This record gives sequence, structure tokens and C-alpha cells, in this order.
Amino acid sequence: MTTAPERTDLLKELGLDVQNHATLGRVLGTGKIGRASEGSDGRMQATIRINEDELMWDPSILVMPHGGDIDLELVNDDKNTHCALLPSNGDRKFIWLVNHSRGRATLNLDGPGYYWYSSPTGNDEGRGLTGAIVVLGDAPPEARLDRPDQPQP
Ligand SMILES: [Cu+2]
Repeated sequence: MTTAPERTDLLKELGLDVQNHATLGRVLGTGKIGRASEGSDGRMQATIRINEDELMWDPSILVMPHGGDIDLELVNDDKNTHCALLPSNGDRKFIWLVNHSRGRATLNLDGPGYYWYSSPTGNDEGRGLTGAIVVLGDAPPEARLDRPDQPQP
């Protein structure tokens, strides 16, 4: 068993923090955690990058303080074309990211939970281009179950 700092060291030692070493790429859940920023109107914003030769999203886990609308800027600084298939309430959003390009996507994630996304082209997913958007907070009143108040942590 390893603790978090040991995990980082071990991933580096085994060559699992870069592509094309001991495995084809990054293992699921490897990478940085970032927080979305929030405007005074409650609208959120974040930038997610694909850095050159890393084949992962940076941050790979993006945290939203609560459900709502988020404007994402996606930047591809890699030497290959990638894309992003993103979750959004009622639909999904798809954006092509040719090398050294950037694009914008607006998502509505209205409930708390984990939302997974990836670059589904080629073998991008298998090599590490998978990420998560984590929405914190409570379910909106209209989505709550009709049951007695539950204990809160
Ligand atoms: Cu807020």
C-alpha cells in the first residue's frame, strides 16, 4: 500500500507519469486537480490543457463548487490532433483540437457527481486522455427524494 506522496514517486519511478514507458500511457486518475473559478453571477470558468508529449488533461480532475454553467477553454499544446467529448445536461459537446489550437465549450452540469470525459479518437483514451469534472454540493430541491432529512457529514 502507498500513501499519496509515495504514489507520485512510485508512478515516476515506474515511468507511469509519462507516455510510452512501462505502459502505453497514463493510468486512470493520474494527474493534477484544479478548481473552477466562479464569477459574481455564479457562472464558472476553467482552462484545461493538453501539454506537449504528456497525453493527459491538465488538470485531469476539475472541481466545480456546485452545479451550474461552466465555460471551458481547452488548449491543445501537443504535436498531435486530439478532441474532447464532454458531458453537458441534455446533450454532449464535441470539439476537435488540432495541434496547437484552442477551443471553447460551455457545459451545463446541474447536479453533484462525477462527470467523465475523454478524447475518444485513435487510442487517446487508452494512452491517458481521460478526465473527470467533479461537481460538489447538494442535489437541487426538485431532484431530491421525498424522504426524511438525512444526516449530513
Ligand atoms: Cu457559487
